[in-house]
Amino acid sequence: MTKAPKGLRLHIGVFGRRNVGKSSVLNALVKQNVSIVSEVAGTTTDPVEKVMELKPIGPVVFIDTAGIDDVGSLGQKRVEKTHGVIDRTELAILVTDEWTDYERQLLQMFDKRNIPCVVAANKHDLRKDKVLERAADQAGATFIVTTNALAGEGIDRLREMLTAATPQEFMEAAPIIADLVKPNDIVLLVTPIDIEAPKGRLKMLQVHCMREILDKGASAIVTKETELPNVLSGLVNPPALVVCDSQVFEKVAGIVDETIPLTTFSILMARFKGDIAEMLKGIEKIGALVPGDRVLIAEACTHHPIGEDIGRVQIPKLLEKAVGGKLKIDISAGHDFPDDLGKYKLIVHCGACVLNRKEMLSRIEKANSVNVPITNYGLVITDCHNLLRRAVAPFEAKRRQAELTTF
Ligand SMILES: Nc1nc2c(ncn2[C@@H]2O[C@H](COP(=O)(O)OP(=O)(O)OP(=O)(O)O)[C@@H](O)[C@H]2O)c(=O)[nH]1
Ligand code: SF4
Ligand SMILES: [Mg+2]
Repeated sequence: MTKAPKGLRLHIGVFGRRNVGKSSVLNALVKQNVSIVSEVAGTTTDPVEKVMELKPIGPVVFIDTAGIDDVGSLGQKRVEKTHGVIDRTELAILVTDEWTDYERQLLQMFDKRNIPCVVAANKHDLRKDKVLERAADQAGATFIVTTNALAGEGIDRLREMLTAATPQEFMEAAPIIADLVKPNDIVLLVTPIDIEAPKGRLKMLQVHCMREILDKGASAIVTKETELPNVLSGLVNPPALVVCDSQVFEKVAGIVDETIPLTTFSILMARFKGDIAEMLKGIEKIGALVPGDRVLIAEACTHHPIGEDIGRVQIPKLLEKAVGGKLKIDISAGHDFPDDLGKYKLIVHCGACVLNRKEMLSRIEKANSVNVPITNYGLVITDCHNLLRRAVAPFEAKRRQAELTTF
């Protein structure tokens, strides 16, 4: 199986009331017992994830959830987690055995958030009519399939419907770097091998970039910043693009000639996973910060902080220098993203390589809804070194070119 990073997989969430057969439907779909099934309502407590290749869609991650109708204080916490899964869901399966207000509300929520939904009218063996399917149809469901998860009936049809409902943009995944590269170009990827570099391998993002460059008929040269001058002087023609890690951008910008397009992996990610225009607006708000303001540093993975950690040490240092005093810095990690964003004057997000685009866009939307500016590590680092214009120039050139070809 190909090892696509989780952030690049289509996230398919399985939702519904307790005991309707959500876990049974998931197990039947993946043909494995990945989620515990029992007749006791409330069996699934924490979200259960299963990554797989789902033909013809490609790499997906199924997420089984706790019932949306769970009760009590613990139940409430589970329902909150289920809502957290909705934030990263790109395609929903709504499992039901009876059409109630819960189904109606879920369907409306998916519709409002533009999440395509397939209704699995389950436990067909216990129903003798099509009342449930008709109710789903009348409520506006586009994709409805009748299933008996125990016997595996309707599961092939469910798979077909998932394919039909998959958002078009996932089928035509946006490139990270390919649109900035032409055949025969040489692209230099500069990465420091420091304490933060993963042991014995390169970061997934770097590997992903290399693959796109090769697919484009171009070539990638990977080097550390210390060898960069040698590599540059050995090239007959200058590279078409240089991409480096944010923490060495200042150094690399001093080595690479100003005429050569240069950016960072983190800014490539800001564009790929989020909305770079929105994140550039966030950058403009750094000037409005004053000492004592509260800033959220949001990291999408939960690695242990090491050395001069970018999120916990470097970014706060740069911001406090720009502001001229101490800031109140909060850190969020993993899928936990605070609900009370209103108290922050700025959110600085990491490249979000382990999040899918949907979750990153949900975070941007959440920040927008309470008027809190949000930006990205790479943009902050380059801005604080007065090099932002240079780092976003390759995208500006691309945007101008796109505008020209539209007319
Ligand atoms: N007769 C029948 N029983 C089913 C079907 N699908 C699931 N069940 C049974 O319904 C019960 C609940 O199934 P689960 O898959 O655990 O349901 P769930 O929605 O994941 O439940 P929670 O995790 O508790 O919210 C189990 O006893 C299953 O065997 C079906 O299609 N027909
Ligand atoms: S902190 Fe963010 S950018 Fe860095 S590896 Fe984790 S998800 Fe990727
Ligand atoms: Mg379950």
